Amino acid sequence: MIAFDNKRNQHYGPEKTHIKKNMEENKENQEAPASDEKVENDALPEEEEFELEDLGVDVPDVPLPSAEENEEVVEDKFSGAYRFAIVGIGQGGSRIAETFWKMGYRRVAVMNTAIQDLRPIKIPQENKLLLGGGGAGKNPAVAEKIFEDHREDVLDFFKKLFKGGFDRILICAGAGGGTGAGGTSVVIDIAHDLCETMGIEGDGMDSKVGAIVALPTRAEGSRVRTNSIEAAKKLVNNIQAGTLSPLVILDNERIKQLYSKLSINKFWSTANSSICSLFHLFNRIAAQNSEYTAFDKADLDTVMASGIITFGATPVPFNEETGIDETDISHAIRDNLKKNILAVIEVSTGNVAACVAIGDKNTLDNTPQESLEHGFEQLSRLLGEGSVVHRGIYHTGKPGLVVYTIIGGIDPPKDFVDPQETLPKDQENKDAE
Ligand SMILES: Nc1nc2c(ncn2[C@@H]2O[C@H](COP(=O)(O)OP(=O)(O)OP(=O)(O)O)[C@@H](O)[C@H]2O)c(=O)[nH]1
Ligand SMILES: [Mg+2]
Repeated sequence: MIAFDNKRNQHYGPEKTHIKKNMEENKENQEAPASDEKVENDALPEEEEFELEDLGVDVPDVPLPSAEENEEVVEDKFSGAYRFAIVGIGQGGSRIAETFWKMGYRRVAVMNTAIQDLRPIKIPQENKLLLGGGGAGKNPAVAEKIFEDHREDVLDFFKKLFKGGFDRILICAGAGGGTGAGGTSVVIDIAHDLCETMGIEGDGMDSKVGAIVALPTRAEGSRVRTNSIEAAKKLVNNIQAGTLSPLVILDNERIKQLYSKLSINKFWSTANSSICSLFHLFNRIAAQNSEYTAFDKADLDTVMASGIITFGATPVPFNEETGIDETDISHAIRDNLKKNILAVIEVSTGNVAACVAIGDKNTLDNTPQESLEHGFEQLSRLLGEGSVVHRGIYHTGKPGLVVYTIIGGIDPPKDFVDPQETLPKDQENKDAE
């Protein structure tokens, strides 16, 4: 039964039943709370409730004002499988987040401890948050303290920018700096608080907080190297505790080698768009139908929840005479895993993969299904017993065929795993001798 509030009844109840429901009336009703005072002064019994039936009149279906009703909801500029909230920390992290913004993501928040690093990020001012102000000078401990001291500000900032909700949150940072390295673990924690409040995390639910972190180049020196190893270890601990997934580890040294001819100003933007566009591609594909084989959101879910993931993309050369055969596709898949900008990780330790072939209609129609199957199977063999390879085949207007992969559930690089605290018994004995 519906309880009816007699104060509201004054505004929306019987005396308005004769008024035509039109735009004007809706407007008037939404403005109604402004006259609450007048109602309170009326000699009506306080807190008295009527049953709807007791009124004996038809109550029109009037939109009632509520706190949420006027809130703007943030929407991306495309439709994807997930509504990602993107958070950039420090300069590198902010640039990665800015790249997502350029692709149409709109739940984007960037933070820094230095104002001069926030300025060049081309996203609206309200999506930027300055904490502290003096920078962290490549000292993660300084940044960590600043973020700890501003937990509530960060949480409010997220609530404001991610209005209307999100499905997953992705934290981007350079692991070698001060702000990115020091701020990330605090922000992961804050992100979990937010996810729990929103009901997208909790008992028995997967972590919805993931990260993209960049490892430094060799030329950046040992301080930065140490920062990055410490930061990566913390992230690996998070993965092992089930509080972070997915984790993408970019290796800037590999980027430097693969794109050695790029000018300095193109370097970061190329590196960043290469990783962000792969993320974006899978997010979009998982929301689209295919007349061949569809890769869906449930498939992407298993990859996103698998811990450390890596991406790859390789074009398959089309031969006018022979078309595309199975070796071309297997070769592309193998190449995929070699020529990427992600940290050197043992891909064969992965336990789940997504492999999506996207080609123009003509190429797809001239590629035997067997050849594609062979490629998918090869990936499955590479990952070993019990692995799952989700497949997808899509057509596009762009000529040619490109194979895209994500491998998930990969073991962390050894450098990022803390050695066992206690040595095995016989090792201890040997050391004592
Ligand atoms: N992939 C990628 N890595 C970047 C980018 N910018 C910086 N980095 C890396 O990120 C690491 C940290 O650098 P910054 O992001 O400038 O540092 P910060 O987090 O702002 O930290 P402080 O300036 O010390 O407070 C560096 O070691 C770089 O290798 C970028 O645009 N893309
Ligand atoms: Mg900085």
